Order: sequence, then C-alpha cells, then structure tokens
Amino acid sequence: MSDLETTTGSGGPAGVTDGSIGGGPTTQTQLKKVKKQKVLLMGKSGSGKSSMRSIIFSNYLARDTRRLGATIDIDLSHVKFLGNLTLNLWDCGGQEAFMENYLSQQRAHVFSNVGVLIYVFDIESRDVERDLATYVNIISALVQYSREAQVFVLIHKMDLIPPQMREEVFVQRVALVRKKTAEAVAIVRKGFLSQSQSQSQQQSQQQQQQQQSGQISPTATTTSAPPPEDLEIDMQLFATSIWDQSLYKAWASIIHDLVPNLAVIETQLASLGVAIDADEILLFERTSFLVVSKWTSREGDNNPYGDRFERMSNILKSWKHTCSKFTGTPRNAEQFSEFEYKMGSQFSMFVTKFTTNTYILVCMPPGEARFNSAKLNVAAARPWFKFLDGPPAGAAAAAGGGGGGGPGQNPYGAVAGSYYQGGEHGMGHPDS
Ligand SMILES: Nc1nc2c(ncn2[C@@H]2O[C@H](COP(=O)(O)OP(=O)(O)O)[C@@H](O)[C@H]2O)c(=O)[nH]1
Ligand SMILES: [Mg+2]
Repeated sequence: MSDLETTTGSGGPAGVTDGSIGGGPTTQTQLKKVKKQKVLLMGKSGSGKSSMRSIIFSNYLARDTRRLGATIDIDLSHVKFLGNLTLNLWDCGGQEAFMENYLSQQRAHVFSNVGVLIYVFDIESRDVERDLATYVNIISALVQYSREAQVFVLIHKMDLIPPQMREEVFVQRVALVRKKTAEAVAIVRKGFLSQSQSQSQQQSQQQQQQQQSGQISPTATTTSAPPPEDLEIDMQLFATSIWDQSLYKAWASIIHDLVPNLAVIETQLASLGVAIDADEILLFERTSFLVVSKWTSREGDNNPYGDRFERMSNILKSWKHTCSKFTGTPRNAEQFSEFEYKMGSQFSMFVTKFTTNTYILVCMPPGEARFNSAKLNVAAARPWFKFLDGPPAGAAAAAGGGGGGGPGQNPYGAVAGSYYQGGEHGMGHPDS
C-alpha cells in the first residue's frame, strides 16, 4: 500500500510512494504506553519558576508574569504533553521556610521518584553564596532519593545582564554550579559511609553480645549503597530569560528526553522529509509550541541560524497571542490551523495542524508545485503519526495493527487532547 500519494501533476519533486512511512508491526510494538514523570521546579522565591511555566504551558505573555503572586508551598499541576506523557509538575515555593520543610519533614515525599529536577538561579540575586548553599542541600536530597534523575539548571533572567557580558557571566556560573554539584555528591557519600560505619560498629557489638549469650547472629541489615565516587549527575545548564527565545531552547531540551516513542517519531519524520524533499521539518506540541522532534536535510544543515528552532517556537506563540487578541478567543484555544510563508526565490514554508496534539512546520526550496505537493503529502501522512495522540490501545491493537492501518483508521486507539490541567487553570492565574 502506498503511504503517501504523489500529488503533483507532472512529475513534481515531492512524489512519494516508497511506503517507508507508517508503522509496520515493529514500529507499532515499539510504541510505549503513557509515561508519567515527576518534575520538580525549584529555586529561590522570585527566581522566575512560575513565570516560565505559565508562559510555556498556559500561554501567558512575558509581561503578564509581573502580576503573578508568590507560590505558597507546592503548587502541583499535571501537564499533559502529547497524548502519552504526563508531567507532574511540582512548582515548589522558594521561600526559606518552605525550602527547609522540603529538606526535613517532606524530604522523602518531595525527592522520591523524581524524573527531572529543574533548578532556577536568579542571576540578579545578591546572595550567591546562600543560593548555592541551598542548591547543595537540594542536590544532596535528590542524590539520596532519586539518583537517576536528570537535572536542568537554568541561569535565569539573563536579560538583566548586558549582552556583551552574558557569555562570561554564564560560563563562570556554570563552573560554580558544577563544583557545588560535586560537593553535594561528596556530602551524601560521606553521610552514607559514616552511617554504614556506625551501623557495622553497632552490628559487631551486637554480635559479640550475642556470642557471649549463645544467641544466633542476625543477618546483616542492608543499607542502600552510597553514591559511587565518580557519580556523574546527568546535568545540563542553560542561560534563560522569559524575554527571548532562550526559554524555549531550555524547555524543549527538558521535554525532549521525556517524550515517549521519540525514536519512532524521528524515523517517521525523516521518512516524510525525504519523501517530500523538504529542507527541514519541525514537530511542535500544540499548546506549548515546544519542538518535540525535528528533521533536517543535508542542505538544511548549512543553515547558519542555530537558534532557529526556539525562535520559531517564540514566533508562533506570539502569532497565537496576536490571533487571540484580534479574534477574542481564549489564549489556550487553537488560534490557527495553517500558516504559509513564501519568501520569493529563497524558500517556502508552512505550519499546519497535524495531529490532535501537534503542529508541523515544513520548510522547503521555493516553487508552487513543490509547495502544493508537500502540503498534500503531509496531509496524507497524518494517519501515520496518530500515535502521538494517545497510547497504543493495549497489546492486541499493537499486535493486530499489522500493516499500520490507513487514512481514516487509527490503529493506535484512544485519542486524547493535550491540555493543561491542575488547580489553577483555564484563564486562571497560576498562583491564585
Ligand atoms: N527580567 C526578568 N524578570 C523575570 C524573568 N522571569 C521572571 N521574571 C520576573 O520575576 C518575578 C518573579 O517571578 P515568579 O515566576 O513569580 O518567581 P517564582 O517565585 O520563582 O515563581 C516576576 O515579576 C517576573 O515577571 C526574566 O527572565 N527576566
Ligand atoms: Mg512561584
């Protein structure tokens, strides 16, 4: 069965019939179920945590964040991302009393089963030493309870640093944070070692007493292993600001590793890209407009603008805001279904609603026939990306899907919308 139709009349460049797109049995059985991820968002009060999450997931404008109130204790929200990823986002109020509470009474509750920690430093903060000391405490707790967690450190409010100094300030801060991270690991190791030392002393004392009284010695109590000396925390650092696209770069990286079925998405996008002879394809999550996956041709790799992905996220979000303003629709509503841009003899591109949870951007060399053909082929490819809208409906569907279904069929079952849910949503104020 041909997966994509050749749609140009006279041998247009985008004819595709190689059948390489679409889930064969292997692809389908590779599809993973819904994934839940606990994401901790931490950092001092006022560092910009709630602002970021409101802009990314609730379509706030950067200037609207000025009226956010302080987050009290932990603000828990569930962000559904695509059809099969739920982010349990713990926005942890950064006031000192709360921080102390997270580290003591709530320590195991907060730091167990963490998938990702996003730690935000306010670059304008006057008390760097204190900020770093808190960071060390937080990382220690994380290493103790969720050693496998990924850590993203955002050096935030970089817009407040003069442009010519940003690079230098960031590099210095990165070095400091890495040093402090190593210190935190060392502290936990030391804690473990001294704990197990005192335990083994206690045990040998007990054994001596038992031998004297003729008792059978109990089996040794097991303690979890200390972190290895060369424990490398999976850590990435970003310079961010809500006033430019840097925010989207950081959050796209955070999301990227969490998205289930990424390998399948990438393979399918590559097949589509080659099939329609595109220069580049970007797949956006529909609410956040974060780039979920991308494919670039060899020609496209020569594009000198390395930040074009996050720029596009930023531009499309602004476009959504503008649409919202002039149509009076709520900011989380679907503002547009298609966007075309033809740049004379340089390039053409379109952004279109793709699956329930995604938009797709295709950039290609100019030419009407090629453009129209690409649009039709992208429409024809939709069914092969349906799995982005929900988990496979059980093993039966995966095994029975066989040829991957065809247009109109959804071999992967349930379709779920992507939306932001939690205590404070709708048009609501993230902290009210
Ligand atoms: N200049 C600047 N201000 C920011 C940035 N991000 C957040 N803010 C402001 O910082 C203040 C505190 O933000 P908020 O998100 O409430 O901080 P939180 O306590 O960490 O949740 C708000 O007035 C935001 O507008 C940024 O990147 N640059
Ligand atoms: Mg807050």
